[in-house]
Amino acid sequence: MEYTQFIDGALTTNTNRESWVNYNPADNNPLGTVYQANEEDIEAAVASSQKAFQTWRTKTGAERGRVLLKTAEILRSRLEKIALLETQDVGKPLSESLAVDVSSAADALEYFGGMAATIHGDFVDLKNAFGYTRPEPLGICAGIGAWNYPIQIAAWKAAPALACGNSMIFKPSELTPATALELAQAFMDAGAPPGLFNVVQGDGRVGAMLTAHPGIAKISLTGSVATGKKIFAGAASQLKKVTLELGGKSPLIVFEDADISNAVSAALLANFYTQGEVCSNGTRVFVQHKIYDSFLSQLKERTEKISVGYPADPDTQMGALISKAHLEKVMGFIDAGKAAGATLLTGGIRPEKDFKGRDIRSGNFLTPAIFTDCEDAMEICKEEIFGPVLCILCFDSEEEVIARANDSAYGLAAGVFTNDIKRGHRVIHQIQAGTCWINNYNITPIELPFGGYKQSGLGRENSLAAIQQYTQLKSVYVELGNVDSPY
Ligand code: TXE
Repeated sequence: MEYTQFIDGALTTNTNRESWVNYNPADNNPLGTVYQANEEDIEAAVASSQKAFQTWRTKTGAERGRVLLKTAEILRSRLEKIALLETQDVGKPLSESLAVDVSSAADALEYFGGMAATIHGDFVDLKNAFGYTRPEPLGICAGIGAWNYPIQIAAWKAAPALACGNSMIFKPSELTPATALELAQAFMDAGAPPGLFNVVQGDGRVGAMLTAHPGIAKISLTGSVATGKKIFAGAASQLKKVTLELGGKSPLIVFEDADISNAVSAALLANFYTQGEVCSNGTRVFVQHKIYDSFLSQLKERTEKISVGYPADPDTQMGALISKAHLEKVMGFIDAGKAAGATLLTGGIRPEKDFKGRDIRSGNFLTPAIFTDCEDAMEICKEEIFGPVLCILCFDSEEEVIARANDSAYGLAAGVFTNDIKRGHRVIHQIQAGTCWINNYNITPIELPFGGYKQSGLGRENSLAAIQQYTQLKSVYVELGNVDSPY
């Protein structure tokens, strides 16, 4: 398989480019060759996106919406194919990519496709005059994706951008080049003008070229805090708009009156979905003293039942980490946790066989890990590990846990489990995080804004809030009388 650029409605055939091999995390066998976009490709993508923008911006919202809705329908009809590509690229269980990744992308296209015709400005009555506002598109927007949710990220960025009348150039992560190309083809098949959604492949150098390009009006990144800061700095010279969806070290707080079984279910969801490679994960699980032992025993028992194995097996519940390098990074955190005095209660080892007895030594597998005897200052409790590593912390009072939960440079997400309705809201209102749950975790409906406080990001994705991120407001004053001039 060859992963090239998708520019002006078709895959490029010029493979005379820097390239590398894309590996399947499940066995580290090659999946194909990825061709890094060069300057010529970027210029071609910008020219084609500019052309598409000129026609797309003149369409009515309803016309744009129809293309988005058709794209969603096409994605759903290609669910099995795209889900398998995602699983091969990312290493996540097929059961997840079938149930979540592709449908979440389609949900975004349906939501913003349905909304496109309703995007409108305001009317303001003035003395002998009136004013109105027009939400106008920005132009070409660049989307830069991470490797954990490739098609979801591409659609979460493309759907609001295109609904608002922009065109988009999308760069997937260099580790997951496949499904953005599927999305690009789906847009074409749905009747989008060529160039409305172009894809360029490559690493951070291509991301930096997009950030610096004067023809691109906005950058939306999903990635690490370090990359977010580079993009923010790179965009500053042209005061380019940015949306940054970055990492986290989010708290999940379980009070003693919580339904323990539900809280354990949420802690598992908050840590082990997609091998723990989820930005909003609740990796600091604070449990109130009185229920600590029973919570922990249920958590351990259910964690040890998670079936780790070949991602493409429909029965697998946890697949392989994205790359050997990332596996080593996660193992490094586990070693650091042990060295700092935390107790590895279960997991955190590289299994030789999967849950069906197959040899999985060649893949990037790791069993789900739980650390106890953690302290807030330990590296494993402060840094984003981005792997299946859960840290349990014990607390006594509400006041104490709020202070400890907020003691982080991040602020992406948070969860609270309690059956006391007043406490649930009271606590969540004091937590410094942009995306919060009471009595659940990691549920991200397209209807709700998603994004972070503090160093976890800027701006919001999804919901009505995303419209502001992809439009600029023009105010128009209309005089109905004479010009009142002192001259
Ligand atoms: O992220 P990067 P990586 C976190 C997680 C993970 C770590 C590193 O902790 O372990 O980040 O992952 C592009 N200008 N998250 O290395 O490097 C890059 O090519 C413009 C959290 O994958 O931030 C890729 O497309 N673009 C996160 C994208 O940025 C640049 C999900 C993200 O890559 C660039 C993924 C530059 N200078 C990782 N440098 C989340 N929020 O969910 C790189 N890129």
